[in-house]
Amino acid sequence: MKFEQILAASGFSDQDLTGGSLDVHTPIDGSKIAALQTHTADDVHDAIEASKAAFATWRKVPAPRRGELVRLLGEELRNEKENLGRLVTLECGKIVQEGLGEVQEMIDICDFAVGLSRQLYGLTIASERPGHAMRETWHPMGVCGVISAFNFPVAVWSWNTALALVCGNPVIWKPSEKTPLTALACKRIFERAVARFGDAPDNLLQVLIGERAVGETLVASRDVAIVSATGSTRMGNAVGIKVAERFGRSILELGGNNAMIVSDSADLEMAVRAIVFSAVGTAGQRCTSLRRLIAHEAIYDVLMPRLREAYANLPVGNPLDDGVLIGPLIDAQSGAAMGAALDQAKSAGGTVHGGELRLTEQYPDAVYANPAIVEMPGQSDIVKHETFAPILYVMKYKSLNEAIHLQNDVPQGLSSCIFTTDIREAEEFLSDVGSDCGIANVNIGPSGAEIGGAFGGEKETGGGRESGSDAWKAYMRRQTNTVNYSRELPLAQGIKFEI
Ligand code: UN1
Repeated sequence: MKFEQILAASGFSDQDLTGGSLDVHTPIDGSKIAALQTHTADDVHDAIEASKAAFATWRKVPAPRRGELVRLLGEELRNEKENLGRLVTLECGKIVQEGLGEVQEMIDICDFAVGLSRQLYGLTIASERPGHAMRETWHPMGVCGVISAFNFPVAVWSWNTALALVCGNPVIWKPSEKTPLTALACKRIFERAVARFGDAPDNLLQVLIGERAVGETLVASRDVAIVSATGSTRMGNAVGIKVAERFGRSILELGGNNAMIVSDSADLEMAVRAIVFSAVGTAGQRCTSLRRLIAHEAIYDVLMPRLREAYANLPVGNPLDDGVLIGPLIDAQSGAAMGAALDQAKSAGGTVHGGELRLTEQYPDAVYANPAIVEMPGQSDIVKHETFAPILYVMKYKSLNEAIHLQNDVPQGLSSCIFTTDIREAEEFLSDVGSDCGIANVNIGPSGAEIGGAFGGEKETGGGRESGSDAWKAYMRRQTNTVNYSRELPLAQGIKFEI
């Protein structure tokens, strides 16, 4: 399918794609596919004002009715799954299967949020005073800013938006400057849902296109109650501090450096399949990508040849083509970071297998690379650093304690897993003294989480939780209510205060 057809299928005309100052390139061949108009700081302020007005109305709409809008959004996404999935592939380079999977995540979170719209439950609490009732209630927060990354250009927005909307909050979305087209396509899909809904306020969703300054203005505004930001630890650090300065609420989903422990009792066949999917899928550009393999010394020499054999035949190429499993890296900078990381790993005593650039003649302006496996003598600095590329560092361990220590001894804390058939090992890995990550799995790789669980992690990953479970609570204001239905006025803690 031609690039123009993919763009047209998502409703983009030539006029939409020309005349602006933000050049958008597809990582598939590096060609320019759009030059978009960008927003200024003034536009950001206007958007915030418009969003506040939307909030004033939307928070009064009963939550189950708000859920109806999200239900319609889910329906529209079902209709657009193919088109949007391909646009994701065009703009961020993941293979079509993964583009479609990403849209499926959007549909799933919409379904989840629709159910949630009737389950924004609070607690009733026993009061210590006679004739008093205590309860906890949940209320809309206000404008929700969403800053998203290129690698999941639409799913992460939908996790935030589906929840924010049922919780009564309007959204202002600043997508990655590398993937603005998918955001504009989502806006169009959202508007179709709004039109069918009938009486939603204007500006429930606004998309701001631009570079860093746009995000900075959004983050600095006291009128943006929640800032949900996904991306690098460096970005999250800047955002987190700015939002904290004004006592706003942030939800941060930042870097990961996800490991798999493969024990001597593991089903190696399954482990190899899981390793390959999670280390090379999305060309190693998921927050949850597998980056560190911690293999028991007893199976190391069996596992490594199998893994290298699986790596030897991985089809790298145009992500739109059938059969390709590994698409391009997002841009030249990413390619350079991959090269630099491999050099650093070599200097630290690593043995690199793979990692060569590919298809340089066919696609001179794009970056395709063979995924790399790097056998490391230990967990050196580069292994502790997240490089957003398909590099898998492999280390050996002797005891489970040592393996868990290695797993936890990095600054990031997003996802982790163990392959074992020993229930003791599995439970220890999941226990208080096991993995310190937000996600810990047994006999499943670290990537590809379902939306039903809370998604996010600790330490430099930022501590935020998005998506399922009770992540919705981050989008609402908690209120404790005490109601006195008696004719007395007893004070808490039995204090006497007679006047
Ligand atoms: C991300 O990389 O930012 O668990 C999100 C996964 C996907 C989401 C990844 N469901 O790999």
